[in-house]
Amino acid sequence: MAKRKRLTPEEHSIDPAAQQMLIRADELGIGTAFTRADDMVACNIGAAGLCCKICSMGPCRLVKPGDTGVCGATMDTIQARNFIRAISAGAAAHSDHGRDMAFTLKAVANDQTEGYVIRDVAKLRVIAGHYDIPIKDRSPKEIANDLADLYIAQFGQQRGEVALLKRAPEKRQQVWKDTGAIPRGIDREVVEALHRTHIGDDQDPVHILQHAVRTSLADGWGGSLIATDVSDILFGTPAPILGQANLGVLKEDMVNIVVHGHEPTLSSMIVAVSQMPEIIEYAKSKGAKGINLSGICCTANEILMRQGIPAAGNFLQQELAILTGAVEAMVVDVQCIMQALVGLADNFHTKIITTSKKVKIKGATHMEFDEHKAVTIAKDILRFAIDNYENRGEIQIPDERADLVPGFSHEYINYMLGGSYRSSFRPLNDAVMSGRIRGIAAIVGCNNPRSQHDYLHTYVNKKLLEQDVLVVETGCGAIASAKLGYLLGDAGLDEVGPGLREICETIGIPPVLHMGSCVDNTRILTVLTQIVEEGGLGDDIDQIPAVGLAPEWMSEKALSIGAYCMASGAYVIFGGNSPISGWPDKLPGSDIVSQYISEGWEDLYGGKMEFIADPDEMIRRTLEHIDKKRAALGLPEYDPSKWGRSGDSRMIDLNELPLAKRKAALYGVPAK
Ligand code: SF4
Ligand code: MSK
Repeated sequence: MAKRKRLTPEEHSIDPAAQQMLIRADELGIGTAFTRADDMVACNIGAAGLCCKICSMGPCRLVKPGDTGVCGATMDTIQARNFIRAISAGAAAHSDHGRDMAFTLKAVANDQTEGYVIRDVAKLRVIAGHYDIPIKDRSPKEIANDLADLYIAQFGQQRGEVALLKRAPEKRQQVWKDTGAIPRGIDREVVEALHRTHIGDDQDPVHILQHAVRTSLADGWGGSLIATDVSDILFGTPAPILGQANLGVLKEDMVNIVVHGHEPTLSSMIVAVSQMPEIIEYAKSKGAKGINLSGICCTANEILMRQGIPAAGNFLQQELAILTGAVEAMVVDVQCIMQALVGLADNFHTKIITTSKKVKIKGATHMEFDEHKAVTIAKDILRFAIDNYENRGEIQIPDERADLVPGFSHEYINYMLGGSYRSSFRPLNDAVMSGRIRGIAAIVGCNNPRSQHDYLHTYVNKKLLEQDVLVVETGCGAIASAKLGYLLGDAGLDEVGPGLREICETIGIPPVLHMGSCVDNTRILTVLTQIVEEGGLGDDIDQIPAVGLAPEWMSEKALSIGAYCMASGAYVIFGGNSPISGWPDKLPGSDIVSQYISEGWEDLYGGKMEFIADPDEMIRRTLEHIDKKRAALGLPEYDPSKWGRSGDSRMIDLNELPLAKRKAALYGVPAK
């Protein structure tokens, strides 16, 4: 097996907590994803999208210009097929999450669950209103039952249009109609993507990629949006709350239970049950001071932004949490769970508990979750973890944790900009129009051991903030920023541009807004829609000076997210490796797929997708795109020298003046 040079812990991650655990792993002779990535040099044929294994005449590897597969498939066809298959898998994962949430809503509405209630009746009513579900004189459960039926029907619908698309700006809906991109039903588009890419079906790369757009829209304006809506209705719409992030949230003298995965259904119940006196007493009876719950990946985001439960880390920290030796149980549901966890946990006392009907890992303890008996199962899981406390060996918890304020749902952003009686996006639009905010960047996505852990996220973030770009984040990228302190009030304001700083100080927000888990990228779509509806920044999403970036992406879900954001009008930049890069010495005109998802899609949708490995180039293109959109709207050119003399910074300077001069500066009273 080809190996690359072993990197040092500092080269593997910029996070001191991660570095400490990587040193421990080395000392104990235990491998992690970081060292496995060193040992497993990626196949350059597959990495470039030049390998096809769709049928058993192959696998076919296209190694030079002019090569085709046994069936005659060209590079472009193979790349397009691989690309749509990845998008479909990502769309399936997020949408299936949405389906489970819709079934849970149905069960709650019919009193068939244990422990769940409808927490956000106001949001239930707003969402029901989008689909003309009657609200007047009806109980929340009656409304929820109708909404659940409508949402469940979106998955199996065969004809017509996925109902949630009508929540996009009108002009955008027309773009989708004109390009034939409207998904008919969520499952139908995913199935059709698989059918089209079976041996001997769709061979035209552009035609294949057109369906990729439709499939991704079934995710972003379908399954994922259902997941976000129902999660908020059942578990509460997030609002700012104080939390902490990094491995230092694990506690030496408590039973540490880490929940990992994506769905909030079980994790929310574990949060509730962990606070029950009988469970706390049980932990104490085993010698612990109590129960300490924390999260990894997007489950972390779900319970961090709703209940303030700390995040132990992002994707590449799942193994590192176990390496502390202090985790009694890691409870996982779906997505982004490394199979290596079980073998790693064998070196410690940690129990890996799988809970989803869809996910089992050989060697893990399976305690299947069922929302009809949620409280009972959550108690069983917690007791099982508590019983494991006495088996702990030597522990080492890095003393690294940062405070943060997550929970910026679009509902809260709307409220924070204007209060209860005049909530509105007006101040945000005005700030972009004046140039105090140059533009908006959504920095989302995963970690990837092929690049230095957290580095690209934080580097891109930092550079854009300096340029007065307001950043919103989701997923593992949000946890990276949290660890760096960008998500806490004015903690990061010294590093942001003068105009953005004024806005953050005036509204009282961090320069980076945590908007949730990776399924919650739909919140960003909703924010962009509300910006359009507010007026002044064009009449469709593609006119807003905004860019989406996934600097450290690794999952197929990220590609689906990128595609639906593109189809919604956004310029989306991925870092790292391009899965469609093709041969290094491409023939002229043989780069159809890369060109089509950039220029071709931009012609149709106003958005585009590009893979850019160099972070400085990512930043340059982001700013160039933002400035191009500003110019197209007739907005003033970005000029940071105009800002920085109001808000808190001005008050601080003024406070240092003698009273007479302060009055003169503030009220125009002549100084004596
Ligand atoms: Fe090879 Fe064609 Fe089969 Fe793909 S579909 S494995 S290119 S023969
Ligand atoms: S968990 S998809 S690594 S963001 Fe959503 Fe993180 Fe990416 Fe998984």
